[in-house]
Amino acid sequence: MTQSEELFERARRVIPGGVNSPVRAFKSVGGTPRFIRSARGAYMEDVDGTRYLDYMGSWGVMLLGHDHPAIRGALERALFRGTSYGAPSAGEVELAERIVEMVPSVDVVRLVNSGTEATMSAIRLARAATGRNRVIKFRGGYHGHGDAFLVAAGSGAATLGVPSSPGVPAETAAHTLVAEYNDLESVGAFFDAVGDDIAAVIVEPVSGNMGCIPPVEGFLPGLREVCTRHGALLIFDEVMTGFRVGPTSAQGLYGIDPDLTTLGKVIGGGLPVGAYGGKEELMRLIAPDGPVYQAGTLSGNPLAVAAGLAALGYIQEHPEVYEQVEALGAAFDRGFEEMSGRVSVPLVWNRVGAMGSLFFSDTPVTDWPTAAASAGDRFNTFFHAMLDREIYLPPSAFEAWFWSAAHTADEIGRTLASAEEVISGMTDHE
Ligand code: KE4
Repeated sequence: MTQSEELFERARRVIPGGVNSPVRAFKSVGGTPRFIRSARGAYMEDVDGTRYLDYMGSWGVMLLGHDHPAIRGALERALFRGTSYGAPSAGEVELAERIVEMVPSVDVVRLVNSGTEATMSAIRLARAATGRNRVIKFRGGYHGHGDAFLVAAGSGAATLGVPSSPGVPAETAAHTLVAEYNDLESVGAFFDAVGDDIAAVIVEPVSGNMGCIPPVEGFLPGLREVCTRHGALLIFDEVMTGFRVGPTSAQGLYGIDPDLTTLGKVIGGGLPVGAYGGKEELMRLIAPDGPVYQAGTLSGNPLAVAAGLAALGYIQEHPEVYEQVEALGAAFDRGFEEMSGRVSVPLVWNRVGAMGSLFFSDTPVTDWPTAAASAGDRFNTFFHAMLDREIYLPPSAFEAWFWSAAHTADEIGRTLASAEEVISGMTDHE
């Protein structure tokens, strides 16, 4: 029995599913999750001593790679100043100032502890600001585990086949309208029907939670227009795309001005930080400026803020990070394009910036139905064959691959060669 198997057995006795977040459990791909004991740069090492080339990157957090010296140094210095105060600290101001400076649409921002807290709070704010109740999300979109979002959700919810979770009151779910990603007509239909009660549209500007699916031409501008026309707020959930698809996130990349933005992952440098922010007149409604309540014991935690500041500071001082991850992404583009002509299994590779997904599909993957059609046994076979080659992909067809400035062209080459070796061995019916 491996040490991961032993730990998994122990874990399942005292933790639901043996994990603290469902998608880590390998439930859809099968097998035993690897228990990790350390990570550095582009690699993670499990408790049995196997070293993996990592394309999870803590689900998108590690744009700079694991254990980056700038982040470790900031944490070491912060440790000597205590771990939590429950009172404001300078680092929180600096991180907020940096987010305001780096995210085009954000004038005022509130720090929280996770992406879920950020999206839950953004929805509450949108409802308060508009006096309306309904929210439009997209099938396969994932915005954390807040009640309003566990309706036709992607990521781990879709992976486990529970896109709409038990425990969410029907009255709550009734306020969540589910449209189709990349389909403006499906959004327009809701606005035509109940537009005067729609508080917001929340969207992953690049979908990452049904695999990586870029917005089609006109989709994001169309959302901006229909929200403005009906007095609804446009919320860009950039928890995953923030600082990952480019230095000004997806809103800068696509030139869209959302009313609210949610952030997480990269901005915490690996520690728990989420944030929501946007136009001043909206954010001033948040307590204690205004009546919309939201709070958190560890929000703006000095250690987490130190790591986040180090991450964003490094990104600002080293813009070459984006040239590096873009070049690695382009290598994947070329590699999979060429591979498609050599293997019999149909492949679709979608990528934006430093996130991408490989689909076993003979049609373009542009929405939930085409993403869902490509999931299944073939992905699971591929996942484990790559894991056996010490290449750790996200354990779900409804997730994106993430690479970092610590990955090298040689490692991308090795990944492509391993992928081709595995896929060439697949038969059409597998
Ligand atoms: P957290 O509460 O997990 O920090 O963030 C929720 C969230 C919100 N919005 C988007 C676009 C997200 O991708 C996420 C979380 N992403 C998943 C991975 N697809 C987290 C992994 C997990 O659930 O363990």
